[in-house]
Amino acid sequence: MDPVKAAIVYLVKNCTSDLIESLKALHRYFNAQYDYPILIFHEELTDDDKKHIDSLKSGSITYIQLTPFDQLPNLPHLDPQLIQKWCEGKEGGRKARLGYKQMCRFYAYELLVHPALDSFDYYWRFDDDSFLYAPIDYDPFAYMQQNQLIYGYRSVEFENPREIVGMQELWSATKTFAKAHKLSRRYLKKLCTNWKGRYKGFNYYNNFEINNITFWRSHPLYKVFFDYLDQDQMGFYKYRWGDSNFRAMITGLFLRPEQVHHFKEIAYRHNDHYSIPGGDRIVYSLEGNPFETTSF
Ligand SMILES: Nc1nc2c(ncn2[C@@H]2O[C@H](COP(=O)(O)OP(=O)(O)OP(=O)(O)O)[C@@H](O)[C@H]2O)c(=O)[nH]1
Ligand SMILES: [Mg+2]
Repeated sequence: MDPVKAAIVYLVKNCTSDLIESLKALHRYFNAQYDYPILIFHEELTDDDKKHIDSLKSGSITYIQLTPFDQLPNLPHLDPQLIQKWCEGKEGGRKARLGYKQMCRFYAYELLVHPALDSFDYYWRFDDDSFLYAPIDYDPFAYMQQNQLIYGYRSVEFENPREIVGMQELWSATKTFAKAHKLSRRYLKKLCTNWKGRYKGFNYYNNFEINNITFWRSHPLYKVFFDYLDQDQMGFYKYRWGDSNFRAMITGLFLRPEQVHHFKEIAYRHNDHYSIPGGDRIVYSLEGNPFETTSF
C-alpha cells in the first residue's frame, strides 16, 4: 500500500499554551512514530513562536498566515453593515463574533480548497484545545485509506434546534437542496431526525475529524451546496451555522453510512470533554464529576 498523503491541521489566531500542550501530546502519543506533516493556519504567530513550536519536534511544521477572521473579505454579495447587525444578534441574526463565524466558514469550505492541502489526500483536524491523552497504536490515516473512508469522527453532540437561532433554517435549506437535486434523503433523515421525524440537532463534534480531501474536492455538488448555503441563504454570516452543523448535512446528503467511521478507541479530550476509549464522551464539571455523557 502506498504511503498515505496526509497532514495534521491546526487553526489558531495566535500562540496559546493550549496549542503547545496539544502539539506535545500529539507528538508523544502519535506523531513521534508516524511523523505526519503538520500545517498550522494562523493569524499572528511570531518568529519566536515558530521557533518554540519547531523545537517541540513534532513532524515537519508549515505555517500558513491567513487574513484575520475579524475582517470581512471584500466580496460584492457581503453587506458589512448588515453582517455587523447579525453579529450583534439584530435583524434576525445569531449573536456571535465575526471571527468565530468566519472560522466556521473556513472549516466548512475554505480549508478544503486551500492550496496548502493540494498535495494531501486526507487531513486530521485538531483545535488548540484538543489533546490526545493515551497512545494510538495504529495509523488512522492508513485505516481511512484501506477502508475507502471519507469521514472519520471521534464523538458527536446534539444541540436543541428549537433553542438555537437558525438551526431550523439550515435543516429546511438542506431539505430544499436535496429535493431540487433529487438526492435521497434516507441517510440525512436517519442522522438528523428523531422518531417523530423532527430535526434533532445532530452534529459531529468535529474539533476532531479526519476528512478525505480528494473526495470532497472532486464531488460535483459539494461546492454547489456550500455556495447555496453561503451566498443564497447567507447562513454562515446570519445564523453562525457551524462547520459541525454543515458536516452533518453533507454526510447525510452525499455519503453512505459505510463511508463514515467512528474512531472510538482513540483517547481524546477537547477542553473538558473527554472521549474515553470505547465510545462515550464525558463532560466533567469544575469539581471533576461527570455530568453529561453522550454515546453514539
Ligand atoms: N485564526 C483564527 N482562529 C480561530 C478564531 N476563532 C477560533 N479559532 C480557532 O478555531 C478553532 C476552533 O475554535 P474554538 O473557539 O475552540 O471553537 P469551538 O471548538 O467551537 O468552541 P469551544 O467548544 O468553546 O472550544 C480553535 O483552534 C481556535 O484557535 C479566529 O478568530 N481566528
Ligand atoms: Mg474548541
